[in-house]
Amino acid sequence: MTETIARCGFVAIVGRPNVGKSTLMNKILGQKISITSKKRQTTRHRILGIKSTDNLQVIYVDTPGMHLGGKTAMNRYMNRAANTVLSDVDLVLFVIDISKWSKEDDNVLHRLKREQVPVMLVINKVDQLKQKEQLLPKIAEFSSKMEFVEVIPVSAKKGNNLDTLQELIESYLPESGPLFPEEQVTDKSERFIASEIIREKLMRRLQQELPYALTTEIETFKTDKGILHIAAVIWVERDTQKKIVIGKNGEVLKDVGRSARIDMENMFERKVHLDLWVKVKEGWSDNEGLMKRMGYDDIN
Ligand SMILES: Nc1nc2c(ncn2[C@@H]2O[C@H](COP(=O)(O)OP(=O)(O)O)[C@@H](O)[C@H]2O)c(=O)[nH]1
Ligand SMILES: [Mg+2]
Repeated sequence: MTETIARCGFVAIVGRPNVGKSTLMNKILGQKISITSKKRQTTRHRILGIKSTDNLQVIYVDTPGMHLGGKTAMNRYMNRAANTVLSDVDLVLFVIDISKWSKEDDNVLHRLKREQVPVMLVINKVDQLKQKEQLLPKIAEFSSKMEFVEVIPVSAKKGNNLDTLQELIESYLPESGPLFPEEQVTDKSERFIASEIIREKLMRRLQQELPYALTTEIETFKTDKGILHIAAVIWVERDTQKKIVIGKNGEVLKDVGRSARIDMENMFERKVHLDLWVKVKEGWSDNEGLMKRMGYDDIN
C-alpha cells in the first residue's frame, strides 16, 4: 500500500549551545540557512527551515541554545526565543553531544519535562566517539533521563542516520496540507541571511569574547545590472574592538568580506559586491531599546 496521507507540522530543534542544532537543520535541508560556529551565541534568532517533499512538509525551527546565566538583554532575548517555541510545535528534537552531558543539558531537560509535547532525543556527534563500544551504554544512560518518544544517534556533520531520523519525524506530524509554498525554504529574507553570513565569518575569525560584542546590519541590498550590491555595518561596543575587527592593514575585515561574499554568491546565485563598515555603538547588547532598533524584535 502506498502512503497518500499528506502531513505537515512544526519541529523545534532545541538544546544547549554548540551541540550542532543549526548544523543538523542545514544538513537536513541540504543548504545553509542557519549559521554555525564553535562559539556560543552563533544562533541568536529563531529561524525556520522548510523541507517539502511529496505529501510531506516539515517546518524545522532552529533556536538559540538554551543556556544558564542570562543576565544581559541579549541572553534574555535568546532564552526567550528558545523557550516560547515549545508550546507551538508538534515535536521537539532535543539535541545533545554524545561526548558530554552538562548542567546546561539538565537545564533543557527540566524545561522539556514541563511540556506536553513529544520529545525525541537526538544524540549528535557520534563521529567523535573514540571507542565504538561506548555507543550502546551511552544511549542507555541518556535514554533514561526522561520519557523520550525516540532516541536516535546521528552525526549532523557527516550526515549519518539523518534519513532514519526524518522517517521517524514524519509519523509525529499531523495530517495536513502544506502551510508554505513548496519552493520556500525559510521565513527569513535574503537581507537577514546576508547579515547572518557576515556575522558567521566574524564569529569564526575572531577570538574569545569579541564575537558577543558585535552585530551586523544591512544598509543597502539591491540588484543593479545583475550584480547584487550589499553594504553592511558591523556594530561593536568600543573603539578597541573596532581596531580588532578591522585588523592590521585591514586584513581581518578583508578576509571576512571575501569569505562572506563567496557564501552570498552561492546562496543568492548572483554576483555580489560587498562593502563592510565598522562602527561603534556603546552597550548595544545590554539595552533592550537599542536591540530592538538593531533588529532583535522578532519575539513577542
Ligand atoms: N564532529 C562533529 N562536529 C559537529 C557535528 N555537528 C555539529 N558539529 C560542530 O559543532 C559546532 C557547533 O555547531 P552548531 O550547529 O553551530 O551548534 P548549535 O549552537 O547547537 O547550533 C560547529 O563547529 C559544528 O561544525 C557532528 O555531527 N560532528
Ligand atoms: Mg545554532
